[in-house]
Amino acid sequence: MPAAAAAQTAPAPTGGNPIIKAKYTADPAALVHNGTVYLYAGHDEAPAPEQRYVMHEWLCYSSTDMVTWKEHPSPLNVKAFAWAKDDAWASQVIARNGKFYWYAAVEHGSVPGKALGVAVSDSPTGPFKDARGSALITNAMTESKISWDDIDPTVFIDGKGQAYLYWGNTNCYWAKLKPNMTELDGPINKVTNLPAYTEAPWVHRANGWYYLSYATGFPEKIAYAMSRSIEGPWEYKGLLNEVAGNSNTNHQSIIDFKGQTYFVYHNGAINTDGGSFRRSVCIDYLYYNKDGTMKRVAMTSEGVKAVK
Ligand code: FUB
Repeated sequence: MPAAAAAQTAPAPTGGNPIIKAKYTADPAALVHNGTVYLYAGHDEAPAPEQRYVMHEWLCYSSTDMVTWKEHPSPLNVKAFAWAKDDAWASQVIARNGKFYWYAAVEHGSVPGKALGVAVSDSPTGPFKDARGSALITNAMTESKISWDDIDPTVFIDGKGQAYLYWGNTNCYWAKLKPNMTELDGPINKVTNLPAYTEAPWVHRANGWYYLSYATGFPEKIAYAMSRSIEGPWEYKGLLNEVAGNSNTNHQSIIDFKGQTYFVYHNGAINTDGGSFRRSVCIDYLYYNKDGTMKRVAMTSEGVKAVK
């Protein structure tokens, strides 16, 4: 067979970055539960060449090997929050007491600006319903009066069962959550010493350290800080990831699965219409140094290998 014909008939390669090629996916938040990775992502729906976010629903994929991803029916639409107007922006799902809590940024319908809602389900793949019937955080509750500072929630439960919510654009806010996961348990605080903090906080724990990674500057890179306590003080440690190809934003989640640490992020690399408003989720490895600091992520086209 001539080489050109062979190339035409060769099966499409599986794996590689971006990991989802059939839809544009953004703001990945990964959850490991019972031997499966659940990937929750925003859905970039803006038709080319529109240069704005069009996002009405969130998407869910699952995998047991980090390479083969099964798409589930969309488990959450912005319409599930009756008080919200639109904009299914960044989110994170966390498990507690047999339930799954989904923290999501949306545009509020009556309080000007972005807000955080929380939805709940008995299953990681939903369907999810509004857990409160009102926003957990509104723009009126935080000190910055820019309309988009209350976005990008990340949630973490420490070893004593205390849940923490971190979020924010321009300001990195945090607050404790009550055990019911749907109410604040104390004041809203700020982390004030993160250089060039833009948005997209993600909290994780490893090696006896807490890590607070976040998007810095614009176009965004990912930087991080470390602390021995989830309430800080946080010590800035530098950059973790460079600008992700063809995307002004960079939004990460970090998980351990079957003995490896993974850095899950988005870029704008799908030809021909990708870019900052048609983004795609990618996965690469993350490695630690002996002192607990993290090595700079190497973003690759090949992505990660399948694990058993
Ligand atoms: O997807 C909309 C916004 O873009 C997110 O909230 C930010 O983190 C950035 O990725």
